[in-house]
Amino acid sequence: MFCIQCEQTIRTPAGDGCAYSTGMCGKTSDVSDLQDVLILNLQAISYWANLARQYAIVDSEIDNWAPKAFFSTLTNVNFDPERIYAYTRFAEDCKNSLRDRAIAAAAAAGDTLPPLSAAAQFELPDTIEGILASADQAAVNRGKSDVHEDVIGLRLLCLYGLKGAAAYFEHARVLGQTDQGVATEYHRIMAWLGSDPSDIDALLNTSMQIGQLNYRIMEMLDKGETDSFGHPEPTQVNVKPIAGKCILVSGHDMHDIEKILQQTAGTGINVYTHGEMLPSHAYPELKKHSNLVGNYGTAWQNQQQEFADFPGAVVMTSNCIIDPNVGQYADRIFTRSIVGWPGVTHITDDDFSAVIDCALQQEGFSCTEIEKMITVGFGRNALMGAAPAVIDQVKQGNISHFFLIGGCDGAAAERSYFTDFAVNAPEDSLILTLGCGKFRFNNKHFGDINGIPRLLDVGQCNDAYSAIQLALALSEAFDCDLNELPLTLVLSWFEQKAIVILLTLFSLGVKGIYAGPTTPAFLTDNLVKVLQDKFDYRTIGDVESDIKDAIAAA
Ligand code: FS2
Ligand code: SF4
Repeated sequence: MFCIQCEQTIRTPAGDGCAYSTGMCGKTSDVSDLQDVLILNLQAISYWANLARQYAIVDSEIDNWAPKAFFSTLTNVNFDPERIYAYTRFAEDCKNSLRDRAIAAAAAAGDTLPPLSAAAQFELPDTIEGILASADQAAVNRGKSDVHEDVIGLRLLCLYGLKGAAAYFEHARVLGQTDQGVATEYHRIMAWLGSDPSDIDALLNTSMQIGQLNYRIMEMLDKGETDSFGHPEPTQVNVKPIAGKCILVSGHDMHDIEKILQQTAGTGINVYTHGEMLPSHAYPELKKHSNLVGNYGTAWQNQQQEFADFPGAVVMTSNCIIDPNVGQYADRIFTRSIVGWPGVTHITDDDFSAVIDCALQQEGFSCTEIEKMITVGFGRNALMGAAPAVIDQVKQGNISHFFLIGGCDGAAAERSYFTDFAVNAPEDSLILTLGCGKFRFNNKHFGDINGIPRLLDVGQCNDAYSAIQLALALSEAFDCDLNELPLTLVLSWFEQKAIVILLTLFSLGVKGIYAGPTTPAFLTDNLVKVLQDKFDYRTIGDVESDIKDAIAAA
């Protein structure tokens, strides 16, 4: 087992990451090894998909399925060895199908086949035991004794970045957005990574291409969300329980919460959001459901306590799931799509009747607590609508600075930095936030600046696209470069979606980003230095001096 993809990886001087029988997240070595083999086979699929495209052979089903399967290997998504094994076998079928068609087309054209990549040469053993025995060949740091550690670090930066982009691509696909150009670019990069590239410049360049690819994907996702559910509107959300039977929906997939709201209508069951599902309260086509009553709980790392306390059924639509046996609620949590936990019921279609039955059997909340409201819904349209007033207040000298404090949450104690940063930001600054990191401060009162709320909740981590659009609008209004704006990005990272958002921001030329709580363990000191030199990348330090420096730099 070797996995080093997330912030909570085991950190050793040798950079071993999670390398023993179980990762910090609870992923077993078997699941980790199976995921490595799955990724290798996905790289082989991309090799053949890439070649097949030269002969106008495009298989949209495989184009859609491969990034989804890649998403299953993201942190805190799928811990079920049987499901990962099944993905690996299906990947083999997809690979063989594309390979046969590409070879036939090349032969018909009289072309010689190019050399096979390392991934395309891999032959999948027939049994799960055989696959596990071949895991060393598939390890994501394979060949590490033959190349400089910076090469491995860059390969991982690209692989994990592309994994984050694949996850967002799948979120967009669920909302009806697909794009041949994006799929082609995904296969091109994934196939290349399967050739174990060693050219440092090419790897750095590819990491920027992944950032750009993700920018296109985030735009697709924004379109998918707004076409499906309308534009988010500033909306008050109650964060206290209401008496009655209940379902809690977590993760990022709003298609699922819509289905749950439709199917629970008239049952008396109240539906609550959790974690990254909070922004769904702001979408007209979701908020219109009167049984969407509020948000319960905070970010993913608190779920073992919060789900244990929740007296109803829980649905995990995407990342981040953690062991449900600790809080003894494995019999009333359900997984969807790529999510998996051994022994937990997986809902394979849009029929949530098992969840509804489960909720009806639970006690539900016995009393209604005094309501407490937070405000969400400053998505792209709302931000653009507010932009003229914001610009006016900047010109009048009433708004001095913008901070985007967003990203993932996590358990590390150092993450109190992000709360302290928000609380100590100057009173004439606006704070944009997104991702599950916001739960560290979104229940606090920040007041307003002449009617403009100081805290603007932009949405999920993927809604970074909306924040970028606001930044672009401001730079146009003030006729300056993005980096000349009085804007500072303070990002909390945990998993690979955050990595690709960072790559997207770098690829857009955004400099001076503060990120933490730690530097990704797969980046060597040399690579961190490269990011510092190229992008003025900053690791978080002391809140007071970081705020002072950020303001001075504007
Ligand atoms: Fe939070 Fe977890 Fe959004 Fe990340 S719910 S850390 O994977 O995707 O953000
Ligand atoms: Fe370790 Fe993170 Fe990988 Fe889990 S996902 S095994 S915690 S590096």
